[in-house]
Amino acid sequence: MTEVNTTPFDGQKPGTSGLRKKVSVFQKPNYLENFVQSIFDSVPELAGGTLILGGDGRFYNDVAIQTILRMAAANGVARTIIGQNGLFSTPAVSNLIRLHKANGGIILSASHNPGGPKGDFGLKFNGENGGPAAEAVTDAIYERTQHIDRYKIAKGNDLNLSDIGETHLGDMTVMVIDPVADYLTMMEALFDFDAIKNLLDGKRICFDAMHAITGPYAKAIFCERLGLPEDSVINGIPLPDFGGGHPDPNPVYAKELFDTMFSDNAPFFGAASDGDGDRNIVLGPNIYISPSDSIAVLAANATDVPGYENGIPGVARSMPTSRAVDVVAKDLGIEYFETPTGWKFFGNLLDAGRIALCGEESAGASSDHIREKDGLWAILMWLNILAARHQSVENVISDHWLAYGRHYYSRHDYEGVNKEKAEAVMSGLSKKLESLVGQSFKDETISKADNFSYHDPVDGSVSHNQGLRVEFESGSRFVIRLSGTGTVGATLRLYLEKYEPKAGDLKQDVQTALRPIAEIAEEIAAIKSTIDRNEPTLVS
Ligand code: VG1
Ligand code: CO
Repeated sequence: MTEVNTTPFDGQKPGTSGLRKKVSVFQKPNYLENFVQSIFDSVPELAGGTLILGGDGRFYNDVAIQTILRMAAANGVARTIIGQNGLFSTPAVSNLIRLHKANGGIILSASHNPGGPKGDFGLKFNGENGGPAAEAVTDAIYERTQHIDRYKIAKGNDLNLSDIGETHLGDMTVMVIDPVADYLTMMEALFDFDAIKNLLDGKRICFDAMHAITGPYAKAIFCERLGLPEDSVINGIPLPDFGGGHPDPNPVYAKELFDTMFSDNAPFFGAASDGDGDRNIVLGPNIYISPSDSIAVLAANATDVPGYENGIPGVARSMPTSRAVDVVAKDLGIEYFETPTGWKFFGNLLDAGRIALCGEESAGASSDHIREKDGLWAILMWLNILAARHQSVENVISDHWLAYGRHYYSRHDYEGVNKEKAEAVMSGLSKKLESLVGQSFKDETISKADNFSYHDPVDGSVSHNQGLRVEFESGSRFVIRLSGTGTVGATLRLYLEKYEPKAGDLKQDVQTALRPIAEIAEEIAAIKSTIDRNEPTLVS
């Protein structure tokens, strides 16, 4: 065990979901070490405690994991539980923290960001409830990174992580476990696998693992447990660079899946997850379910699924997520909450039992079974609901809109934008907000315009500056915020939403339905002219 002198790095502030930087930044001498030591210094319970450790297998996972193991040993961690070959999905880590009553978990991932030597790397710290560390903890970690002057590390050879079993590093016990087994057990407890098996008998599905972490999980569930053919899982082998792809399950990056689902001979069901397995998308033949709608469907039909047959106490969504799930909650007579972007804000509500289901427009949904979003869980929820209702994806969503109306929804991302210009858009709109209320644009009149602050109803903490929202009397709205996960320049996100009551036209083209709102947003916020762009980089 040795102590190594070091000096602080600027900018080790965790964003929406952990610290994310280019691989080349993480490769700088002491960069990773400084951040990891700051975690150990800020979370003293880890000394003498249990740590869960694993990552999505992206480039540098194997190197970083050995460093973290040696640092855990030197910082007095009693036991580290690590996935075979250093692999765990994000939801699997959340489950294992809870299962083993661990003091925390470290997940090596930059989620949906590209990997490889020129790609991104990241590190997330989750606390003892299994969820992303609360802001107070990430603030403390950041504060520590600014003053750090030494780190502790054990010397020695790399540990062999390919064999399941127990070994030691100094006084620390290292348990290498199968990354999939406990996750599968948890899914078995929540879902009616026999009903899903009956549903899929003679039908085809296509799950796109995008060469990321869910390959082994999906094969265990769909091929081994449900007996579906091998080709039900595509891109199922995790690769350090995700096969050169971008493991973000949206219409642009999951093109292979979308092409399959929008072909003449489309399978009955399609789905995908992201780099670290916490996101999901669901498709039927020639139909793609908007993630915001998906959350609403899961909430409306939760009692069809064994794990939720007694009903759910409440739901929550991140602020930019469409309000489709609010409509369901009102109908069910349960509580509903609006939180800032990022899963850490759901933790208190879940721990307090106020909600049992939550989600984000960015393809994240989950329940109180863990404290992270969970891609395969959401996909199994859908399959279980389809099985219970004896319906197709298209029938379920059509029925949903007929019952609750439809929230047309889209996100327009402007990536790699000059930071000052992106900030100019935000400050320009911020200054205008108050004067906007009561003004009319086209057919819309603004009823509310503010900078979202969240008051946590459980611990009373307040989080300011969580996005600018402009709402219209019609129920439509737009939201603008800056991403906290990008690594190049700034990413500006424009979220558009238009509510169509159930008696209205429920089958419009999404971008056409939203065009007036997009035009008003541009008129008010002047995004394109301020950042010198003609079009968004990505529309989802
Ligand atoms: C994005 C999404 C947000 C999500 C976060 C982490 O954050 O918008 O909803 O929680 O990514 O997801 P941002 O700040 O870039 O908008 V993951 O799958 O990257 O852990
Ligand atoms: Co993710």
